[in-house]
Amino acid sequence: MKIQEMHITPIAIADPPLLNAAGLHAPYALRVVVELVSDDGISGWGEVPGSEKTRNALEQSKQHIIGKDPFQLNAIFADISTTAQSDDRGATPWDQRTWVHVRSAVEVACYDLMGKAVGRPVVDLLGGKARERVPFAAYLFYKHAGAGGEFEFGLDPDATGWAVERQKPALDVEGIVAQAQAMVKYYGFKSIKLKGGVFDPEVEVNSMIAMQEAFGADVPLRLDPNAVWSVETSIKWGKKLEGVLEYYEDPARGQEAMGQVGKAVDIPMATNMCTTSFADLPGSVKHQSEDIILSDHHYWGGFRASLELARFCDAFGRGLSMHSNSHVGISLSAMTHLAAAVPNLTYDLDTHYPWQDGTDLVTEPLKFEDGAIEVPTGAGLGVDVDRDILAKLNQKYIDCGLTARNDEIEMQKVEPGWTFKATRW
Ligand code: GKR
Ligand code: MG
Repeated sequence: MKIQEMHITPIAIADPPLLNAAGLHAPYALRVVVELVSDDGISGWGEVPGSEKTRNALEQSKQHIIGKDPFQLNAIFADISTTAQSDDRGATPWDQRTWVHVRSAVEVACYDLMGKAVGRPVVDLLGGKARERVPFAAYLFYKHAGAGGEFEFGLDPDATGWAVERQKPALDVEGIVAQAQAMVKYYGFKSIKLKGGVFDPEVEVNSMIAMQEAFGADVPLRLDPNAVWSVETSIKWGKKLEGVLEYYEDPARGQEAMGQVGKAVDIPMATNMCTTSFADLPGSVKHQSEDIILSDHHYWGGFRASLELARFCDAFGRGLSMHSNSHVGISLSAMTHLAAAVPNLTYDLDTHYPWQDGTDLVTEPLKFEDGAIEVPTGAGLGVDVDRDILAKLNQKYIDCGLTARNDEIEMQKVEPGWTFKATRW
């Protein structure tokens, strides 16, 4: 089997005005879709966070992929390494490295090809199922009113309630509890995460306490200020969150600071910001920076790297959860297959999907039932791409004019003069 064609398609998907530590989401989130076509006419798909930088890097990597056998991933990765440059994750809540995305997109598309070639789901190529259903968590955001860009393939507002609810603003404790109730009611999620780092810590901590009162002490809760709290602030408010949170995600910046907070506060610490690559693992052990790592195949460089991370977590006594950014169905399927194959992935996974639901490019979007997704049984990723929708979302990318994610600029449109601060409180 040989890869004959590689198609790189940037897309823009509607995204509501969600707030975070770096500002505000733009009306569209960017993704890049990669299609690898084999000499026997099979298509394999991958999806990663989008930017012109990532698209260019994927274009550069084409020379290492065309003509290769998708089963020979070691050779493909070795060749990509000859072109890949080292890059930095940056200070933003999301990871800005480019070449991990390239590896991830290519690897996922190759696994989709391999699965289709042998007639088995990707999870079977990753060692088989450790679970039949993969549970996800509600992912709440403080937000302004509206649903962002056009949801032209939108959810039926009458059928769901969530389509209406997600348009509402959530700028205080009551708003966030109402958002949680609407999302949990529609999707059946059993755990709840709040994106923090937006308002004064007192508001965010009160939101978590109110959530515990609304849902009961058995519902696992998480708060993620994306590292904009100082060590002192994280400890002060962390003490109030003992007995409230399941885990405390990236309150402070860097491994040393996270280790200090972890020693002072009796809540498991989690990260998708301070330990994000294999090069970070010695520092993680030295500083004991977290108890739980949020894996992400887009950022760790694919499925195999994520399985290696799982081994590390097992050996070093760390839990493993999963991180998410705005995404559609190719990523959702890849996350589900991977999560199904990892024995020690025991936390409900993050997903932004409810914010994108109704704008998917797969012909039969995966369904959440009781907060979980059943692992797809079809060959490869088990999803088919609707090429008309792909073309429409590509046109939206061209029309919207965005070429990279920049939440600070979006925030300045609403609050002139607002600037990102690495430590705000
Ligand atoms: O989409 O605003 C967002 C999130 O803050 C995202 O950028 C982060 O990468 O989901 C994220 C996280 O830190 O968990
Ligand atoms: Mg996080």
